[in-house]
Amino acid sequence: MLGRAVRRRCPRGLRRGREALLALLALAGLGAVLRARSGSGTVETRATVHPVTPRTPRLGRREPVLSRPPLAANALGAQGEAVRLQLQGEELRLQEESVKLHQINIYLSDRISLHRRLPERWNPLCREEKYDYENLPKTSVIIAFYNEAWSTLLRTVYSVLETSPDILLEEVILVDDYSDREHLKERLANELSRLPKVRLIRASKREGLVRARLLGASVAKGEVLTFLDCHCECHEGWLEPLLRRIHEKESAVVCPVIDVIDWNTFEYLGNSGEPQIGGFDWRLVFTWHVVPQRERELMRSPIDVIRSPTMAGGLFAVSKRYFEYLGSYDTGMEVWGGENLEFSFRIWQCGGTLETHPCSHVGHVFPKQAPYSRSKALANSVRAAEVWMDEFKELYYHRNPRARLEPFGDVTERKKLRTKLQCKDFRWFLETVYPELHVPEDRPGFFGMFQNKGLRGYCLDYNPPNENQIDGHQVLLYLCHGMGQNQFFEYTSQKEIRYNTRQPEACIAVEEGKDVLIMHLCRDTVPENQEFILHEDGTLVHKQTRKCVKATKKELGHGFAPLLGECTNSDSERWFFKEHVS
Ligand code: LR7
Ligand code: MN
Repeated sequence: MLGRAVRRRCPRGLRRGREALLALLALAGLGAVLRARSGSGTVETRATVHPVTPRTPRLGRREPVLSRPPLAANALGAQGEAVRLQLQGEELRLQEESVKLHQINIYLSDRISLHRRLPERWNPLCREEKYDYENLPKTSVIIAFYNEAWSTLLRTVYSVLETSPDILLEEVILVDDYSDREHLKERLANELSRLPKVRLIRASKREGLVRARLLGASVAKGEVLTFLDCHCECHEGWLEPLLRRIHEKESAVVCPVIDVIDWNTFEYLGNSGEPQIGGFDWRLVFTWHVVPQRERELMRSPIDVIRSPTMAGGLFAVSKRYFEYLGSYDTGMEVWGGENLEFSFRIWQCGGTLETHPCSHVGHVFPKQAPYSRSKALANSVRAAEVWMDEFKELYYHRNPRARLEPFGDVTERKKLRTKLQCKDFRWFLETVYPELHVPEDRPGFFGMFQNKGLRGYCLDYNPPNENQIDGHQVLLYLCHGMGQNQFFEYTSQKEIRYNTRQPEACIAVEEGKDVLIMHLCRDTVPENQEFILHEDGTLVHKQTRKCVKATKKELGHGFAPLLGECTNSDSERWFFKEHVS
């Protein structure tokens, strides 16, 4: 028997309501024992059945393609709450094995209903929205997959069918990107053939997500294309806002809010607060941002669309006609990565808008780590940079010198497309769409590795232990590696030493009374303790304290660090920038 511990997040009132409902059902003699439907490895669940969320017809809502089968209230993760199985021995081994293979706890996913409900995680105002269903465009939902686990894939499909109004859903197109797992062959085809509106097409070689999606788009009949990843769950009402916005403005590409589904507990972690928008850093890594004030002022209500410089990539809706007009995707991109920024730049520069709709929520399982090789991402990003970033691509190459050497194929056709559509330049994009992004100056001789003269071969190095919190840690010295990233610094005309490969950017600071160099977040007006004077002979002086930055052996432990000290005119106080060589 499975031992299980389910942490339920159930408000008291609701629990009492549920108990009352249970009692009622029992009284009416409706108690039943059933076999819960589930993924591979069906689990027997004995419980009294009652709908977790009673289906009360709501005005203005439309029936979904499929209605959700009843679900035992004590079914695992039945409402999107976290589940932690208490396992031992063989069962524990199987769970670990599933995590190794998929980087997602598929052992648990297989035991959670494919028809589970999700907690309400949208702004309550969204519930009041009314839609003119007859006049909204229909959509084809396109889901490309490569070696996905059975239960996460099927839960995605059921979730679409069980949340999308029948009248709005043309079809669901699954594109198998040449998977080699047994369960995705006959068995999947059989399973899907029983579902309404679902089609399965298969690539005859590994295409990568870009061409796999395009394969789906090429057979789509809907007026709107809606792309999803193959491990998603849709929140109630997710589709209508996307379609309405595109109906209103054909050149709007609209993303849902992406809620997190925990890879280990399958908890649905969304919130009804203000969603975040997309950006990027100068390594061309996608980043999340809070909505800037200038944008908030343009919103007519908290549930108005929010314009976003970039998208995460997997989840969005676009008019099929407009997608084709824009040049769909760059088919020279392989496997994974880069296409999201490329498409984002293209949308904005060529006259469209990229938006997030706060009322559309879709959950996505973020795996523990990448389950397959993503080495093509570099070449894909270079293609994006080469076609869309004009001279600003140099800022990227400075920070990722390996990118400059990466073979990226031929982009002539994409450049032609840019000319044909008379797209705006990247400067316009930066100034108009993403003014929050600091544009580095990268003055010759003032960026790259910051090397010490006395301690030969050592460079400033900053390696924050946590990607999500960039500030607060000490800057150290390590052997120069020439690969940019943690050893990339820029000395600006504002006299800051910026660590500007990531977002938010950090600047070297000295806290009062201390001699270590610590990263603080950069500010628009440079605080005094973040100002450094780099003299012509390489001496680096902290302006506020007038002390020199010196390469010093660390007192505790091994290694070296830059420390403030009295100036002694020694080589260990001299620093010079070197552009990275790869
Ligand atoms: O070779 C492949 N063939 C495929 O069909 C590789 C992938 N795929 C499929 C895959 O099965 C999945 O359905 O393509 C989809 C995306 O791949 P994931 O889920 O491995 O990617 P991801 O979720 O880690 O990555 C995000 O960035 C990618 C950049 O190329 C894509 O744009 C993904 O769609 C995108 N996912 C999201 O935006 C969901 C939210 C993540 C965030 C932030
Ligand atoms: Mn994904």
